[in-house]
Amino acid sequence: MNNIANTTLKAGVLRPSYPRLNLKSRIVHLGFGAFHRAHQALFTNEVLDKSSSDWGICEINLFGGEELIRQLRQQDHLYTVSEKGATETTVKLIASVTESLHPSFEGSQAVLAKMAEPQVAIISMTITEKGYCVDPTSGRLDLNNSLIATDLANPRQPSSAIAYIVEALRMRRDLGRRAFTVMSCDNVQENGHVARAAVLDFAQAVDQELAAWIEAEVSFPCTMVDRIVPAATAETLEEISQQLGVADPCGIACEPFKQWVIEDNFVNGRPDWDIAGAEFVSNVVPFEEMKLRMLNGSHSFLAYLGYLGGYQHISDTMSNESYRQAAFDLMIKAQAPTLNMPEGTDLLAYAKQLIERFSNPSLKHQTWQIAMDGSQKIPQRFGSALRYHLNQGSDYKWLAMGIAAWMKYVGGEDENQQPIEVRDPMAEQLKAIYQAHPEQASRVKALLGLESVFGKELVNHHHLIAEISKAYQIICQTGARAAVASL
Ligand code: NAI
Ligand code: CS2
Repeated sequence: MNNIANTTLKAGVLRPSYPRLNLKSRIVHLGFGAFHRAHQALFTNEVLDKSSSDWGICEINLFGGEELIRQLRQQDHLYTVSEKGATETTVKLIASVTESLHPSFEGSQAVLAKMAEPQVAIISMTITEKGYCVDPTSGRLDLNNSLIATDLANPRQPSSAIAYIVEALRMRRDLGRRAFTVMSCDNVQENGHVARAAVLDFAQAVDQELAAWIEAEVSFPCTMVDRIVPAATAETLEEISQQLGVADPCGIACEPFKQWVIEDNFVNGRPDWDIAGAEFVSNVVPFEEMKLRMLNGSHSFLAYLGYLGGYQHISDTMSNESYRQAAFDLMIKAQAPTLNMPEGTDLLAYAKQLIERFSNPSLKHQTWQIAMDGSQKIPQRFGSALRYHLNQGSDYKWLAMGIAAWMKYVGGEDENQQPIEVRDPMAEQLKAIYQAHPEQASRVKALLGLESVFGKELVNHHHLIAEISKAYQIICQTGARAAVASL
């Protein structure tokens, strides 16, 4: 069957110019999802194109994604990224992926053996917030997490990403091989520190000497990653097929913008991603906070209020002036004042650029997709800013409205009494709270009492309870669109 590996692609598709034969799987990536394809693999592809590098990537999906891996293999691990601006589209063929593994196909021991291979220098990850199995407020490994509990009982047969990393490191140590760098590329505040805490907590629980070795030998750089990459749809795949002249089931569409700020802390070498526009810095944390609070915070705000208000995509919410203004105010009035940025950072320009990015009509980014896993996202997107304003006594009504909209959303019913498919690792718990608290005031308080989302103290803050209850009531009584307009 024709595919991108054996067909002449249409003119205009940007093809790599480097010989793939030279590539070695020096990076093993966990999480071959939408984002990685359009971000780290594409940056690596550009480095290969512009230098004589040999950094290739072995892709691994630990959970789901079997079909994607199967399709990727059928086309010699090549795939396309379609960068869609408001008016122009650039299509790129990506060739930086050298091989792939899936525990469902090859078994967990083959995955571990790959991670332990001597040339592997970096394990990178896009495994979603929940993949770290940490308590989001403490940032420590959640030993009660069912995956972690299973892995602690049998650490040599891992299932979680964290246990895979610890076991692969044990194998490397026992084989006398150098450690690798563990590089998180997830939207997690201080993602490197969280990855480190999770890995060390797990190692401590199974083997203290191993934990000490990991502490000494492994680095966990923090990274700020940014590019809006919606999940692929039949429509985007059809468009890509038209652009190529042949179908690419692994193709992915995204916005033209991309940003990657990386803490330069690698124990075993790294590609020169700066050739492709990444920035290596000594402290990424301010950039992570900026992005998580201003971009992701307003994304979540728009996702909950947008979904409830009947908007399917982020770009649709931007056609409503009050949503646009509220998102901008949330960035500038509620989030920007909480940041401590290096001199010269222009947060106003950043906010304006974000509104423009959100408005991109070519990008069909579903509000429902962003609304997913809210219990894991809210702490870093709203939590720190909320605490800042409560301490300062300043206005945080946009944050209260965003949290109230999340509370309404997780109730599982929209404004037309239609069911919402709430995807969240805490979905059952959230449903149980709803059922146990039919009355609004006690419901808001019970949800605020979720320690893993809001920490211990917020549930006792009277002003906060009053603000969120008021916002919740406005949403329920007037609907999301009027609630946003009331801001
Ligand atoms: P996706 O749904 O396409 O892929 C999710 C990936 O995570 C899959 O490869 C899956 O195998 C893996 N995964 C899921 N649960 C896991 C678990 N418990 N343990 C290990 N692996 C697990 O999602 P996408 O778009 O690739 O996003 C993944 C993450 O990348 C996000 O959660 C976010 O942290 C980060 N990100 C995404 C951006 C985007 O616009 N899509 C942009 C910036 C960051
Ligand atoms: C989004 C992010 O799904 C979400 O929660 O807010 O994936 C967002 O698209 C990226 O962080 C942009 O870099």
